[in-house]
Amino acid sequence: MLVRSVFVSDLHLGCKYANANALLAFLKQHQPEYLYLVGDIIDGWRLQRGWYWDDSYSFLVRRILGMLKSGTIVRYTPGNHDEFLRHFIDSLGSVQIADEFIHHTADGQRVLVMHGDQFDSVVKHARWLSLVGDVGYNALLALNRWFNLVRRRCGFGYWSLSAAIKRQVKQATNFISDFEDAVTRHAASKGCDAVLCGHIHTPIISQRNGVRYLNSGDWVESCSAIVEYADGSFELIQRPTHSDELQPVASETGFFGESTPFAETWGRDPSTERILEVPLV
Ligand SMILES: [Mn+2]
Repeated sequence: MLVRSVFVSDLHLGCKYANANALLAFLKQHQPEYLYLVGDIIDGWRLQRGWYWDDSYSFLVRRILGMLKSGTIVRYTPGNHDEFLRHFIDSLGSVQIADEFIHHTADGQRVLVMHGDQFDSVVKHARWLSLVGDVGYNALLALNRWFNLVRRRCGFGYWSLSAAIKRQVKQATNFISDFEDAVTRHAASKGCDAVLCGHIHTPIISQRNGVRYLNSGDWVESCSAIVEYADGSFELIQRPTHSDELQPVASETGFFGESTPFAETWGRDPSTERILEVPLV
């Protein structure tokens, strides 16, 4: 299927729970004109601690290079796990790299594309985030895998234990709400109609502060991506790890929580970051 754009984030290649095969299958089914890699695609932290590389990771990289060769425009906004790529800001070969991009949709909307870790120091409850990529979080993923193995043996379908735990934790909910508030305010201040980010491994399409909020999720648990169709509409597509079926989850609906005040201090300073406003091609 030809689509205008595909947005993916938080693949964490280098971590052994990256579902590269699932993303590979997804990219075979959705061929975009524009491919946005929205940060934490390569897990540099993990590669430093111990190399984990599966053949499927190489096949995926080869697929993306093949897409590049056949004319797909590839844009990469590095995240906190692959921040070493910020050294290549501007471009890495023909892959365009920037902290933030402004993407123009087919129907003329301005979408701010960024990973989202810029707001870690702004958001209350950010301590919860330190779990992402950390030992506790990985133990949870391992438990989740074991748990689902048992579920499958008992004839039940896949169900994400760690996602369910996160849903239950009030602090995580507050954190997500504060994060959404911060990024949508930032996008509004840049005169954008929407913001698209990753980082918190929570895929959703919603509306906040007068700005559409799109989170492409991750390929560790959710296996989710956001697709822009030829008419400029967006869809969140989620692909369960243990099924070949693609499930549209949301399309441009829903609200998430109330807005919460936040402190005006930045870790990375979004006001000094290089934003590449992409001309409409
Ligand atoms: Mn991140």
